[in-house]
Amino acid sequence: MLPKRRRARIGSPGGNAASSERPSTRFPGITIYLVERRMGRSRRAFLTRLARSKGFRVLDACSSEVTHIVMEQTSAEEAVCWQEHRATAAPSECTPATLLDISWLTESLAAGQPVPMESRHRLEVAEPRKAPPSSIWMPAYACQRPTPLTHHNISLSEALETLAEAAGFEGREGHSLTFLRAASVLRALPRPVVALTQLRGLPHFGEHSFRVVQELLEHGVCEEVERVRHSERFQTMKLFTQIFGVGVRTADRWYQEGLRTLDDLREQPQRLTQQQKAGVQYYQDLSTPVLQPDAEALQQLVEAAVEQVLSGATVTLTGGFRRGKLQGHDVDFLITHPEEGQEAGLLPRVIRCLQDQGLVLYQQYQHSLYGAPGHHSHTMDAFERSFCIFRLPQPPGASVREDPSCPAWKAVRVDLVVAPISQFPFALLGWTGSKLFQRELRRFSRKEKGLCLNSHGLFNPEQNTVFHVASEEDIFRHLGLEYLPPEQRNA
Ligand code: DCP
Ligand code: MG
Repeated sequence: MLPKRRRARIGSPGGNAASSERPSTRFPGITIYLVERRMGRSRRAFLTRLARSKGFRVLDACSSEVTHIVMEQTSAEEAVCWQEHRATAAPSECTPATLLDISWLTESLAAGQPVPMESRHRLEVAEPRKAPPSSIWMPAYACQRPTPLTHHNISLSEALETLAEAAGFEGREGHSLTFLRAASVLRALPRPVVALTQLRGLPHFGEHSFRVVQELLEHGVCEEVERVRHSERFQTMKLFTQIFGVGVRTADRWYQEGLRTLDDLREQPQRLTQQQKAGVQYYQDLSTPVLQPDAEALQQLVEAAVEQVLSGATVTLTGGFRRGKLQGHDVDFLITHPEEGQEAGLLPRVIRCLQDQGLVLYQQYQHSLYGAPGHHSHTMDAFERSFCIFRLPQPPGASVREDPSCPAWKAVRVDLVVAPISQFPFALLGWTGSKLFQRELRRFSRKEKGLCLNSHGLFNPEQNTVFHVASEEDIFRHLGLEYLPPEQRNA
């Protein structure tokens, strides 16, 4: 227990800094600052109270008076980055204080007085670093840089992607894109961001994204992101937009009308399209990630049906699985035939073949709209396609259903798309994604090269000419870009 008089004076860290300004110290010349990052807010508050009760001077804010900066679970490299950041962000508050591991403080608290600072306590880098970890040059367009599937900044990129999703739910497309671009830059970085100096000079890092990363680095959480994630609006919009056939506008209308749950939707089936009814019916399966073995099994089933209908036609796995993802929300296939024109009208027969085997729970066919008047292929391509839900047999015991007497199967979303061979490389590039990668590639083509790229072709609108290509590599070459294989397109 602290003496009553002193207890009344102790403020919480991050609270009223004036509370710690009193020189109530038994150890002149030592002024401590505890860094909250990694230590956590409550542990920092506890250690602050304890240290002050033993007569140490501990400041709530880091100022030029601080002589000892204490960190927990922080490497010397990270500690130095932190100090460099402070020197940049607030030079007047900067202090030549010693960076110390928490062990110095705990030993001092146990001893009731400051213990000598030994090298094992000090957070120092042996050699001065040649360059701060800020000097990474990153090109502005995602299609100009490799973005692997696994990266070093997952919690930071996820936070920004949450804000992007939330902005999308409010129809703020520009804001959404801004966050997505910043998140994508983080995905492409070759190492973890531990100091804000590392963001210096990076493209697409506006004030808002910068602030989010700063909060995450300093506190481990971002208040805005947490508020969004837990909001009823975000959770409901996420639930509704995850339903097959439901976009942001429909989800928003339902939300405005007071609907909140799947049961609310089930009670009003007249509101739902056939596609949405199927989406609600199979919601549980469809919201469970499709795994790679499922994708492979589906490829075999689709290949067999395609071969039966048209010999020589090929089936290519695209979408996230082609980029190396181990799971996804659906499985995307691109079908073509080496002889131009042979592919026309193929899809209805393939679907009939799959239906005859009892493999199709739902399908919505759309014939090719390519060249159709009024079709603007800015967002959606015009290929012949089918949006399906497959009934995928599962190995015994792997069923997601609880009833063991039920035949083991799982509902899986599958997109089947047919492209003529002359457009196949463009379709493959477009359908391999990621969505942001494709968006950036098209923006790059337009802004930097004056060319128009979509899933059907590459056009020069000024000269009214088209480019003929045989592969994805050819497309990158025409655009003057270094080729990036699918697994490096996870922007
Ligand atoms: N695509 C497209 N036109 C559409 C739908 C998708 O060009 N109407 C492209 C962009 C996507 C790719 O096809 O990157 C696959 O779409 P998905 O929505 O299936 O995205 P992913 O496969 O990348 O993600 P997931 O793993 O969630 O399926
Ligand atoms: Mg997909």
